[in-house]
Amino acid sequence: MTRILLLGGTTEANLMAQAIAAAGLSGVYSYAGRTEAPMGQPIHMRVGGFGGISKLQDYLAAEAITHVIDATHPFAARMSRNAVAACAAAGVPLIALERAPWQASEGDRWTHLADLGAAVAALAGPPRRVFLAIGRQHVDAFAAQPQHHYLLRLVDAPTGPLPLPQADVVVARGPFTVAADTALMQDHGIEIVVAKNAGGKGAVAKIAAARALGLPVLMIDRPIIPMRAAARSVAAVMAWLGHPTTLRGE
Ligand code: 3Y8
Ligand code: NAP
Repeated sequence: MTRILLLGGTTEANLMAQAIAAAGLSGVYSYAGRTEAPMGQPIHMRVGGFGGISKLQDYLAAEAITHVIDATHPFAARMSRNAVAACAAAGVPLIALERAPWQASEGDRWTHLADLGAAVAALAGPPRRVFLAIGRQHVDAFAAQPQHHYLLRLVDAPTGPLPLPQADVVVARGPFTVAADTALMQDHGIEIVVAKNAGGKGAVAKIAAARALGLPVLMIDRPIIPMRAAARSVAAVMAWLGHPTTLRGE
């Protein structure tokens, strides 16, 4: 009896959940609990951390999980590393549903940065108007460059004072559109964009908008994830599960 743990929190995970439900398979969609009101899913949901590798391993046994699909965001590195370790220890098959990194194209003015710290350091210099579109978890790091005027986009409204002396906040949950992101960046006189190389469609609008506006982008490259089986489509994961589908548009 197939019983799937789907580590979610992304657009791709939502599509994966729909395919699991459509195939009548038993599955659990797992959120970390980072946002106040995560989207509902067509399969059973659980919200919150597992409590580390060993607790994840206990969960796999307790819930009789037969397959794990890691469809988390490419920057959710700790979750992915924990899944590799727990599945190896528990002997439960694991596959990652990954999305290709964005590649710079004609007209892009990207500077690649190895990690968040390098992006902060790259902002040294005279004050500018910065679109900080990397979410809430790492905003504190940018307090090291207080001279800029920041535009922050967050999923939920901030609960306390921001660590940045000059910041405007937009509360919005993606996926976003190029037209809206272009207008947002023009309205705020944005001069430079800080982004994670998330890949996928949900966050790419700001990258296309920056290209259209001729703005530079500080592109933070992805963290290294240990080797694991990986697929680039929902159909490939369904085949891996032994349930090939004829999902349109895959
Ligand atoms: C809780 C689930 C869908 C899935 C939507 C995708 C697309 C829109 C773009 C910008 C960039 C950012 C951020 C972003 C995007 C999708 C997808 C994606 C980027 C939700 C969600 C959860 C989260 C967590 C949240 C992080 C934050 C990152 C905002 C739901 C909406 C910046 C990543 O406030 C916080 O603590 C937010 C934390 C992790 C990164 C960070 O470090 O702050 N995502 N995002 C998941 C959980 O609890 O397990 O609430 O419904 C999911 C999505 N966010 O179609 O519904 O698939 O990537 N999410 C980044 O890419 O840089 C926004 O603003 O341009
Ligand atoms: P992370 O740093 O890799 O994970 C930190 C801890 O959060 C994990 O060790 C685990 O806690 C818990 N966790 C993370 N994802 C989980 C999930 N799907 N289900 C249950 N527990 C989870 O993760 P993150 O970068 O904060 O991302 C958290 C969530 O937001 C993920 O679902 C991810 O897909 C989504 N997301 C993240 C980003 C991003 O930019 N990071 C962007 C879009 C969506 P325990 O150790 O206690 O098990």
